[in-house]
Amino acid sequence: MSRTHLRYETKDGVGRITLARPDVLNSFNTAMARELQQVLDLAAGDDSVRALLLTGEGRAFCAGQDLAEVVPPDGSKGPALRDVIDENYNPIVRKLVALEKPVVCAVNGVAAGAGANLALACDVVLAAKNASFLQAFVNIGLVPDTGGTYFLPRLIGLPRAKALMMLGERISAEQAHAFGLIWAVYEPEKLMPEAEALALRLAAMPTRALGLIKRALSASLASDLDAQLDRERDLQVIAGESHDYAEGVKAFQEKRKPRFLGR
Ligand code: T3D
Repeated sequence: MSRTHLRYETKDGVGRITLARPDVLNSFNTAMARELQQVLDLAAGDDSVRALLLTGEGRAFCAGQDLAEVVPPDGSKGPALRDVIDENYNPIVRKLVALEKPVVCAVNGVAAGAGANLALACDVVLAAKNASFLQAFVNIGLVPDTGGTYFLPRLIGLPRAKALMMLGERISAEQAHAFGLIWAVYEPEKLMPEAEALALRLAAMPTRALGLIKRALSASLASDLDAQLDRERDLQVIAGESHDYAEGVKAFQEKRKPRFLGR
């Protein structure tokens, strides 16, 4: 399958996605959004892929919507906002959340608008020290989308989410880390080696359990305690039937490292 706006490579259990429109800070046009949807589908259906690693080429992670596509400088009519959200961004967020495999996001530079919220929809977010996060929407008179109004207040609380979204101020990776928005910050040259090591580590873990943890936590954001206790029981039953559970316990009892197969 030919892709022109992103790269997708699989090796050693990890699917590596690199957004590749560096001249426009990897901002999303419709083609890149569709390509991202396609590779998320590929990864979901490929048992050899047990973790994903998402990053951007060049100095940015992603600057959100390509504004030249929605408001073409030549005055022609761009796609309707409703369609862009329904057909480009919302499917990406739904696919990321539904994917029962861990997704590591390596934010290598600025993450703005839909690019910031794309990162928040991933599972473990790492950032370079020179990266930044910007809820850019209000700066051009728009409302945050790509799941931002769902994830951000749940991640960092309403007061910070409101201020970030209403003020449209850029925050540093270190500030994002201090807010609890992301997992870790690294010197720029360390980001990709650390992200790669983390993705490889996750790819060797019990994939079924990781997927079920992801399912439980996603549901937890919108559940009450009783529903969540029942869900934990049901998911534990599924995990308990996996090869990796039997292997994990056996390895513990035999005092050796487990060899998880991801099923
Ligand atoms: O359909 C819909 O619109 C609904 C969906 C909305 C989802 C959204 O994401 S809305 C939010 C869209 N994104 C933005 O508003 C961010 C716009 N970009 C910026 O604010 C800044 O570029 C950054 C803060 C991200 C980075 O600033 P800086 O100073 O590091 O870079 P720059 O010089 O502004 O940008 C470099 C180039 O990338 C520049 O092109 P040039 O002058 O070198 O030819 C710039 O125009 C281009 N670029 C940056 N962001 C976008 C972009 N081109 C198109 N769309 C962009 N979003």
